[in-house]
Amino acid sequence: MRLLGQKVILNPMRMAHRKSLIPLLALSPLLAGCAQSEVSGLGFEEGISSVNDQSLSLWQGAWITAGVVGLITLILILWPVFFHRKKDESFPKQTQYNIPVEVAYTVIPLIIVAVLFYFTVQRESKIVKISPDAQVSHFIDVVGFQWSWQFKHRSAGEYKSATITGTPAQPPTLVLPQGERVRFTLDANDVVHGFWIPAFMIQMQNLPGVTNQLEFTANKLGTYPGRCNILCGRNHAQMLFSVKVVTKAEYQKYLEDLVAEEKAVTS
Ligand SMILES: [Cu+2]
Repeated sequence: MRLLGQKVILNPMRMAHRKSLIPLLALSPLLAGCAQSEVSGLGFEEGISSVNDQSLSLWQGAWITAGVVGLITLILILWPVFFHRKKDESFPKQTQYNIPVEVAYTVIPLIIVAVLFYFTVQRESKIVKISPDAQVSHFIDVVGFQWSWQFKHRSAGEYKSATITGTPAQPPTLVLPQGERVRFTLDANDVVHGFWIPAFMIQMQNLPGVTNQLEFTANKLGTYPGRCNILCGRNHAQMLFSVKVVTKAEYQKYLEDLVAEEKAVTS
């Protein structure tokens, strides 16, 4: 074989090897940068927050259901394409009102929706449950405003410095203790915002005039991105924040450091 004037010798062994690489190459964008647990979690990792433990199997189940439905639909589309092609010039037999088929395609989706609805309600009622105060280790107020976030660590006491206020240019960091239950009180002082930490599988709206509460435990050390997920105005895209999960001791030290300077000034 000649290619651009050069003789190319085709090595069958090498070609077979290349062929075997093709499916891997096709998968590589999917696998690039994904941990094994993220692949099995279909984009989410297990054990990052108490909400992941509740939601992950629901997320996986919903995708598996969608995959099965998609596969059956694809087979039903391809079946007539391959096995019922035009055989002659005669006009095909016309049929209508196939009652069993019509009942099946009404009832089956209803069953799927009912099952998904049941499991969603079951998990959601656990996720939004508010525990007695004694079982909560820390209380943090989260206020959304145009266009950043304010986090008030109530465990630090009534100090101005215990309130972290971000700006679009300097997004704030929400520091959380690992393995301790935190109750978040969500509010907004202008328009509706959405407190969203994608990796934690949590989101709840910050509504002006309404106080929402959400509790969860951050279980894995690390830094995670947070966002506003309700379109709230011109600079909505800049309503970013970071979540930094630290050990209990580091969190305690963080709170002490926040107020130390203010205490020194006021005393
Ligand atoms: Cu917002």
